Amino acid sequence: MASHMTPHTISTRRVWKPEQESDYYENECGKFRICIIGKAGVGKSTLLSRVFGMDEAGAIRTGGGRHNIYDPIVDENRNSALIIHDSCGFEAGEEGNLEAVKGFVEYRSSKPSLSEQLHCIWYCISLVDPRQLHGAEKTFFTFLREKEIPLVFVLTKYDAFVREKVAQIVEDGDLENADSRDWEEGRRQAQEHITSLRSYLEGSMGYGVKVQEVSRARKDERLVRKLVVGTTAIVKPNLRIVWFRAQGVLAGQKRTACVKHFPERIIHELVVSMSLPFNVFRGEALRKFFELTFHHCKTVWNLPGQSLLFTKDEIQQMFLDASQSSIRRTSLAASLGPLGPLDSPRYVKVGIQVACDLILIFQQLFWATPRRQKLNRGDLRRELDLYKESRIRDALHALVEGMVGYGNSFSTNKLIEIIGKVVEDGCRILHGEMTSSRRGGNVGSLEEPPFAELPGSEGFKI
Ligand SMILES: Nc1nc2c(ncn2[C@@H]2O[C@H](COP(=O)(O)OP(=O)(O)OP(=O)(O)O)[C@@H](O)[C@H]2O)c(=O)[nH]1
Ligand SMILES: [Mg+2]
Repeated sequence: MASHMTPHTISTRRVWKPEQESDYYENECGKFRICIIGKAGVGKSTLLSRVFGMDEAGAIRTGGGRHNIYDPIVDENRNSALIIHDSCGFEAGEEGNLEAVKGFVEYRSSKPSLSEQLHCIWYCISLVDPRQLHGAEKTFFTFLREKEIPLVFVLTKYDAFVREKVAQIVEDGDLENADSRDWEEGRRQAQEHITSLRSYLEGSMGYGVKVQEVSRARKDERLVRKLVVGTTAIVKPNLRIVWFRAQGVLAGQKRTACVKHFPERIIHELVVSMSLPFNVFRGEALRKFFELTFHHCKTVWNLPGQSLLFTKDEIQQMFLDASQSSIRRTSLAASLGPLGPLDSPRYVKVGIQVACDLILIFQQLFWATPRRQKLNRGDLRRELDLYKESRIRDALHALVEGMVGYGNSFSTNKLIEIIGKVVEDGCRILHGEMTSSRRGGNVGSLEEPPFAELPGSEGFKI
């Protein structure tokens, strides 16, 4: 047995390297670089605003505002984890234009660093465009296949397409005359068309391509979600965390990422400083733990408008209040004071409660801030108050109480596992409360598509 203990296995034991860890989700590839291609008016900008919150007005194009695929579009205020390259509309048959896009893809592929390469391409095809895919496009697909860049064919305007089908079914083409059976038939015909288009595109591209229809209609939100899930499935694994940050549609991805990528170092430091007997700096260590966790959540949730709003210490104080007026209740002074009566698991518990609170508060803010809108001070205050008043916090803290004890309060991995469990339970309670108290407004759905599609990563299921 011992002979199997090669030096190699020993050296793979985890060592904390703070620089590396923060690199992992921030620096190595701070932004997800997506390229969106499609003819004029297919709905590229509409989709980008829907998924990432980017709009044309606020975004900055480097390169002097030319409408050019080479100019990266960045909007730090809306989405600090994203760079867009927009092919901008070209007309069908304008083969020169696709050649230019090809040149651009080629140029990006030759970049040495991952952060400069294209991480994904969304090729948009309008379902209501009567024109067939033309020869230049097909040649272009062949070119893309060889580049091995994750590629999704996005079939846009699904809603309009269904309407078109229904209009063909009913008398006079008047949608007013359509009954529910006609709509069902329209959707069936639309699906039939999509299925054949899908098998054509998948067939000509080979494996590893996704095809997803989308629409701008609110009721078709699930299609946009599926687009995000589909994209997740083909994005390179080491870019997933950046993708989770960039997308503004699935709370579940962010929540999972928040737990899975919770920097172990932060928990480790918490445990160490709490376990030193008579550590006079426990209060300070808890404070630092809060700040680092806040930073982690901010990075992962990447809320629109947060970079403008979360600049002052006072804002962090508001979050701390929302989480830990209970520290005050159990006498903040005593528990955080130099010679407080609490034993070390007790301190660790407070830390874990803070972490769970923060993750769920960020989720609530995410739900309350649809991508096209920026978080403002008033919203923030309202949401934090709602959180404070809800039963959720107490329920959450009780869960942590029950799970953290002498047996596990020194194990970083166990503590992260506990955060994961508490957050998932808490999430359900929170969602239930919010839907009942607000009649459904501003509350995200818990029914997000599961991550079943992710190759070999059971741990990613929501
Ligand atoms: N019915 C319907 N209309 C859509 C949908 N998506 C976009 N549109 C409309 O199509 C028009 C063009 O949308 P854009 O998002 O500006 O298209 P684009 O691809 O960015 O166009 P260019 O920037 O000119 O290349 C707008 O009037 C949109 O409202 C959709 O899913 N369904
Ligand atoms: Mg556009």
